[in-house]
Amino acid sequence: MLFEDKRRSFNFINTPAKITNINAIEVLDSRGNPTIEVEIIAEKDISFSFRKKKYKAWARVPSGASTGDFEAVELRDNDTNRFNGKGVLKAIKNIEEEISLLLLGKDPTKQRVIDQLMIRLDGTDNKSKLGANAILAVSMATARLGAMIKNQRLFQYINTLAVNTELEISRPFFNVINGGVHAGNKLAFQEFMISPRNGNFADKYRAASEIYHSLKKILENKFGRQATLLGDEGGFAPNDLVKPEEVFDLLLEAVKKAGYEGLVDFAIDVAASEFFVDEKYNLGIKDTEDNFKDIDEMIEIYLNLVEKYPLISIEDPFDQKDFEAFSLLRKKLENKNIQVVGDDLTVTNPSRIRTAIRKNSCDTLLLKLNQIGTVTEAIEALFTARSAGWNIMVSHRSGETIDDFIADFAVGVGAEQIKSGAPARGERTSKYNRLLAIEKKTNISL
Ligand code: 2PG
Ligand code: MG
Repeated sequence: MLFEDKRRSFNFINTPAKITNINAIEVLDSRGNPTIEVEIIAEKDISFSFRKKKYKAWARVPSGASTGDFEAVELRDNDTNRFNGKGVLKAIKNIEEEISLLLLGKDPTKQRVIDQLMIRLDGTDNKSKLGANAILAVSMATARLGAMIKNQRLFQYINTLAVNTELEISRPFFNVINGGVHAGNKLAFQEFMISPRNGNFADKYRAASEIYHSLKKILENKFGRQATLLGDEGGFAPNDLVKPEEVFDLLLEAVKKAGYEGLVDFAIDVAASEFFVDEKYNLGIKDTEDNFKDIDEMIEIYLNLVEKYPLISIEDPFDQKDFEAFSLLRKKLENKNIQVVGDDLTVTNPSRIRTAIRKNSCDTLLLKLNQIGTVTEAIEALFTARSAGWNIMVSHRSGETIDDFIADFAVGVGAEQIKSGAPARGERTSKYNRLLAIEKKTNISL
């Protein structure tokens, strides 16, 4: 008996790490709205000693503005006396009480188990009880802890969770002109992105920065300094542009001026649900006059843009419920090598992705961790999309923090593409800068 007791405390065997503390605080995101920061501490017995090793990891969750109706629920306090109702104290309480109680003593290297336990504790389809923001913060911090304990870099660890798919430095799409609900200008389309084609990640990042700065000069010369004010994702938000063609013409000019003519592709996130009014698309929603279009007219607009510009990617071209309109566009784009990306349509949710596969609505998944709420389910969503041969574009949210988790996530799951806003502003560049570091530290390249 005595001998056995001794053996247990004098750790010959590699005992698993155990979560000892979970703390959360209400911090602010890039839009100045509350969000959650979580810190998790774990301890592990050190072999052949009586000492314990401590591990500490954190995570902060982002928050969207053009949020899809089918996303997992971001729990807010709705107490109008604090942060206009946007406080997250309830979610924090859920972390520090129910979730803590559930996870204390558990092994943080068992990501799937931890995520499943939280999903079960929540018990709802959309994580509305505990809050997807609460659950995701813990899930991400758990993954960081797991990586530390296994002595791996986060992208390598994520790679093991994604069953060792091939690592890839994702191709970046930089949002340089902001519209929609991300900017106080007249543009109905939400994002106008550039994606340099040549070189490794560092070359693409540099090209994007140089084009961003040449675009700034062009905007200033044409419309004055007011036109260089920024939107939520760090792109310019000039009030002088209304039509997508006007934006693309300026982008072509900026690309040329920066010396990258013919070497850059364009992408858009239409975020069409945001201007879908009375069953029509109101392109004038932020302008002085309405400008309603039906599905056929919208398709016409997209086809013209594809014809005239190096536009290779169209995200959320129609309302989030309209799988059929997406399919119609896909048919019209057949053989053109233009990707149709599902975001609000698919919300990183395996069941909606399956519907989109069945209806042939998209060929690319926009993957946002907080749309589904755990690292494990985000990877499941990715596998579902991959089963139909889709591309994966990992994405930030318009409300961000400096947390660069998605950079490691994108590389670890082998996502072909990533979007993280402009090549400017700290909460956007933190992800791109991390990709630079991963590229430099490893032999992986684009
Ligand atoms: C999108 C995202 C990110 P938001 O629609 O793709 O760019 O915006 O986070 O506001 O939903
Ligand atoms: Mg989108």
